Amino acid sequence: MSEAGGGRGFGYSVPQRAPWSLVAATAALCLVSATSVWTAGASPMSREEKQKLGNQVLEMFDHAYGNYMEHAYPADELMPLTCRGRVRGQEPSRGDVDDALGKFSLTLIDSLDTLVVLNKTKEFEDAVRKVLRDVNLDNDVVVSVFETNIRVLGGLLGGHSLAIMLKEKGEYMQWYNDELLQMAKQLGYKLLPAFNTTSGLPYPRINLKFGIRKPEARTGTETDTCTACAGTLILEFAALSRFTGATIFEEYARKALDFLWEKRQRSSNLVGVTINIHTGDWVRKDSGVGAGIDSYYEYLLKAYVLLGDDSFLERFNTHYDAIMRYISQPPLLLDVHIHKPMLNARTWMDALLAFFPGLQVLKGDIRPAIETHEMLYQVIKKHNFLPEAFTTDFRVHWAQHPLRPEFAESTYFLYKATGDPYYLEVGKTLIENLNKYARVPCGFAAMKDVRTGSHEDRMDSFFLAEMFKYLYLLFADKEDVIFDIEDYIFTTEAHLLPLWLSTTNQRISKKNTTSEYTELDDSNFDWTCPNTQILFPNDPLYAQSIREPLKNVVDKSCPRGIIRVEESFRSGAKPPLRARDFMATNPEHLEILKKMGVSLIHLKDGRVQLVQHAIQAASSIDAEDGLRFMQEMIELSSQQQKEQQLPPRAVQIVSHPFFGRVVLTAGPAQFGLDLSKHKETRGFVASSKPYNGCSELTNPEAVMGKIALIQRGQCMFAEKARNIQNAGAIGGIVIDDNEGSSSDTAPLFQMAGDGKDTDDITIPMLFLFSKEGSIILDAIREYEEVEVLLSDKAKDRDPEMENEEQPSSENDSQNQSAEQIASSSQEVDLVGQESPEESSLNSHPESLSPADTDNAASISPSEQNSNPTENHETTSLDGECTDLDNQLQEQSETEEDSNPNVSWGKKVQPIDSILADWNEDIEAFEMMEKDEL
Ligand code: DMJ
Repeated sequence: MSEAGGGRGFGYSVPQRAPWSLVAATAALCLVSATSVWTAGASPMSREEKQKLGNQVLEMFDHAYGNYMEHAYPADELMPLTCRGRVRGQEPSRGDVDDALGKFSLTLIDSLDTLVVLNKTKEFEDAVRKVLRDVNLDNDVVVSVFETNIRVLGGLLGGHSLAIMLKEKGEYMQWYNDELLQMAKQLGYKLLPAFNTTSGLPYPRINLKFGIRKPEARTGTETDTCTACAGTLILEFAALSRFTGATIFEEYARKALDFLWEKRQRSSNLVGVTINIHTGDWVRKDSGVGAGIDSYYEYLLKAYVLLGDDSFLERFNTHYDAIMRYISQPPLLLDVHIHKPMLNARTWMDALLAFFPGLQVLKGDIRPAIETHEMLYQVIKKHNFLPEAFTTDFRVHWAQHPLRPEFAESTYFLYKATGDPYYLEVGKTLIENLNKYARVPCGFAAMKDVRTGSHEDRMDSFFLAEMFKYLYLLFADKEDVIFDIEDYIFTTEAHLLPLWLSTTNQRISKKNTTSEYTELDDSNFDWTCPNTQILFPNDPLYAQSIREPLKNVVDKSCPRGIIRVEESFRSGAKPPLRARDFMATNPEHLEILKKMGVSLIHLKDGRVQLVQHAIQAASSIDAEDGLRFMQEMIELSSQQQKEQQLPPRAVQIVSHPFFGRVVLTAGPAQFGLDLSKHKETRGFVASSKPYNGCSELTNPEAVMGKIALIQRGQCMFAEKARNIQNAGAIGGIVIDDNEGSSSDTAPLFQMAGDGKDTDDITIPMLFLFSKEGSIILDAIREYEEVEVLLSDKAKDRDPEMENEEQPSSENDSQNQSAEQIASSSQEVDLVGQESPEESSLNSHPESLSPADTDNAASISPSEQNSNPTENHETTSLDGECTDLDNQLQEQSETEEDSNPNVSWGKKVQPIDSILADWNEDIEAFEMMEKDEL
């Protein structure tokens, strides 16, 4: 397999149009050919240390899997904070993300082949028996076709693949008679009705019991699906066909892929994020390699590897060429518009794209893989985890992190390709961070907010399916795995399918597929893998030399996407007006706006409102420019609003048996001690009497020197704060009185003052939704003495916390003046000054629900240049970039010094901007979750 071939200066090659069995095996070899070739650079890791880390991964898996089996099974997932199973319908709905849960013991099925990879054969045997005994695939539940395919069908097939491998070895699974495969086939037939569309693209959801058509199905009215949702079926469906001989599955998956290929935007060769399953029209015309599209590309390349069908490689190469031309701006990967691929569609990246460097390794394009991976690692080093979305200048855009495995996946593949021990060190950091920040007594909890370190009651099944496989394999030597991993291909959920399927039941190949790809001129495509055996030994510092210039990319960042657009217009044509450059006082800009069909309305209060009517634009191109301008303006506006908002805070339970491991997301208050800038208050908690804290406390002796718990409702937050402060409390936690409310399902808000001067309140106040609050109340019931830390960011939970003396930082609260508290956020006002009366409505003085008011449909730029960071960006064009974060920080500090009398009450956001912000967050969340997060 490693003989030298003739391809473009690389050592060995995949022969042109080679018999596909050979292709499959050879292409898989692209991943692994360089293991252990590294000879210099980062210090090598000893075998002992690798083993130690491998054992640590095993222990962590036991902690996650053991707690799931003990406290959640047969539920789909573990809720690690409340230590129970998540049963759909019994918990508040989280929207689309719940569509992965089909009451089929999801985590158990998703974990099957991980057990074998981690050498837990006995446990695998037990787990398979449990699946066969307990799992019902005929539930009256509407599930996502995509998630069910990759996690459940893939899980059953991965389990079957390794069950037959073990059986053949002769020791374990001797009783096994293809039962998992039979279940997989049953599930495959249940998914088929989803493909009953004229396009052949599947409906996004299906009822496991009633399919789509029947009225009881409660689904089938959807018109759109994401590209990844329709294009990530071929591996599982083809494997099912080839294992069983039932060709229909592979045929359906191929048909869906053929349709997507047909619909690609012909001039850019890119695909959009969502598509109409009936008409084939692109619904969302933005295009990237992350959420909504990611695994479509992955499956084209891997389908070629598994099935040996050249057409898949041709398609992949066509798309890859477009991705590298338009989306890749090393080290960034930025979404663009499919029709105008030189225009960036957004200024942020999502965490799902972290799989892409791994795919680039499989493709054999190592350099950009190293670059993007390094950029992502810098982001991780800054926030401990990859936030769900982050801006081009590496600020957090969406702060959640549900323990996604994509970065670990790319780290593993880069290590396989380069043999560079640097990637082992990266893996070590991932392990440390997981143990330090995500590990809770009952499993591993997703991060609700990487900035505060707070948790969410969620441990997704992909954490067990993928994370532990990639981390274990990263440190494993060949003999640490009981089978040859190189005989298998990883699905997008890291399930293992044997490469020998390429030679089994091949009769479906190309049947029913279009022949259009034969028209493609593919003479420029690589049919070869770069020979890493040659690449790396010749220059063992190769990977390091690529990483080195990126070492400070996060700290010294310049926004880049915008620069490129302008470069593209330097050739002569006038660049379209960018939202960040817009000045409402510039007549030329107003003229451009008019051409784009955008009208500008001056509101009485000094704000300006923009509204676009595409029909009033001078041409369709102007209308499109106008649309993009409006999108940019909305994004810019919400980004600015975000900067004005107080970030969420953390309540960390530090006493026995939590020792800081459980961190709850808390809403801040616009009065009292500002917990930002590393101030914190630590103390035991006590319930106030009356519990609502609306009058003088009758139990001052109980709350004196403690953090008082108060129930939300019946009076203003500030009044509660004053009552507990007068009773001697050092802090307060307001707990929501709406039973079942949770930061998992409701947007956090800031507690507003009462419209009066709140300078007299000097203790810190935080807000917890009912579910998070009940974790503290339950703890009091069980352990009586419960100590918490109120802060802006959770403190490291190291074992020392168990012995730590109580710090005296709460003294800060007594000395903190209102002047010092004020104004840590940027005054980046898009809307002019407001009166305090207005302000008090803008957050929650008490119990104003975000759903109470409609969202404003228009946006409100200031009269001045709309971009507060314009100077920064202009400078960046000249190459003199300074750190935006530092700049903002500095500005903020200066403002604080020079303007000590500004009170929070006057700096509150207007309700429409808060709602816009919430809506943006919710939209981003829904979009990302929908797009198969
Ligand atoms: C997994 O279910 C799969 O990797 C999928 O392709 C993307 N999202 C999750 C993990 O983040």
